Amino acid sequence: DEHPLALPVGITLDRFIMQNQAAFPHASGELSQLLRDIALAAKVVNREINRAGLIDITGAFGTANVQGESQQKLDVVADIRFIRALTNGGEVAAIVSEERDAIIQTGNRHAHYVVAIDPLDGSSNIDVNVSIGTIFSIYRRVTPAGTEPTEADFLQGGRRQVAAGYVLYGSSTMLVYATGHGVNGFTYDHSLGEFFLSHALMQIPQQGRIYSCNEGNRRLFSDGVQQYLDHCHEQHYAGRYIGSLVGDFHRNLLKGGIYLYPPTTALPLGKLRLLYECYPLAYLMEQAGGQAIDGVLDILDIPPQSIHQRSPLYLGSTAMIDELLTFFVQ
Ligand code: AHM
Ligand code: MG
Repeated sequence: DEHPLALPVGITLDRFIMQNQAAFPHASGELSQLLRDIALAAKVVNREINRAGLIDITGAFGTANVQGESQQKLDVVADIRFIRALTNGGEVAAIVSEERDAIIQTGNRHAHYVVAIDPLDGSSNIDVNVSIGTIFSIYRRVTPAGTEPTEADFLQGGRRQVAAGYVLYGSSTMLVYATGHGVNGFTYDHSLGEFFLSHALMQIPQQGRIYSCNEGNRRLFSDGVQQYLDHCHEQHYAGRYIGSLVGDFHRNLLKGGIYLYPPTTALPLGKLRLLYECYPLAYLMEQAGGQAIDGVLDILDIPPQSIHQRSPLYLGSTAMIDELLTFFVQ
């Protein structure tokens, strides 16, 4: 059966967004415009990243972000670019960014959407020319249009996302997103300045042979996780870990695999952030036919409590997550 939104590979992102909107006659076009604004910011950030080595824009900025982690200059650049694009685009009333402690009010009080974003994830890879990414999550606000958005607009829960996606700045730059009707990937053509549909309706293989985990932390993991890692070794699964969540996610999505960021004794909720790392990737993973859990709950069912809260994250091929779970129940 042809998917209602199936479109030929090779069409531009703009056209794809336009045709999707046409498939929903009541759509106002605001979400479409918002997605275009994200794509525009992605192009700008992509340009900055590509120039980074040349114009010496990288390097520690000398400040720490709200979580006390060291911040690279490009993180700041990406943060500014995305906030500017979302503010000027007019469709976003407020933003939560990994780089900022508090909600950012865009001043677009009549806008209907809010966005949670990690503008440039994988910061330890920026200086070493390894893939990095942007992760975003979009909600329709719950506070009335015309008023100032509040944290409640962001603390709706993963199942209330209306769209989510990521940009991977890798050997090619890709934008991958879903609006609830499957996951589509677009590859950037630098010479034309356009994203083209290259991966339509992506589905993760049910079984994979890749596991992605920072095994340097192994002794800090629970017995169950350690035993699962032993199992991966016994099965001779390939260990693949970039340390850039978007890159590790994207590879496993295409090839099949499992990504693990378990709790450690030092970080009992793991490292990753629920709103702008775990929720959006879980949303994509479920739509691609995979699973995303925190060890107990589906990631999308975790009740949100604060905008920068952390969560353990295990996601990937269904059979591999099922297998992982057998090591937790003992
Ligand atoms: P960041 O937001 O500071 O870049 O941290 C998130 C990154 C993820 O991209 C990656 O999966 C993880 O941190 C790697 O952490 P670790 O170095 O502990 O393995
Ligand atoms: Mg991050």
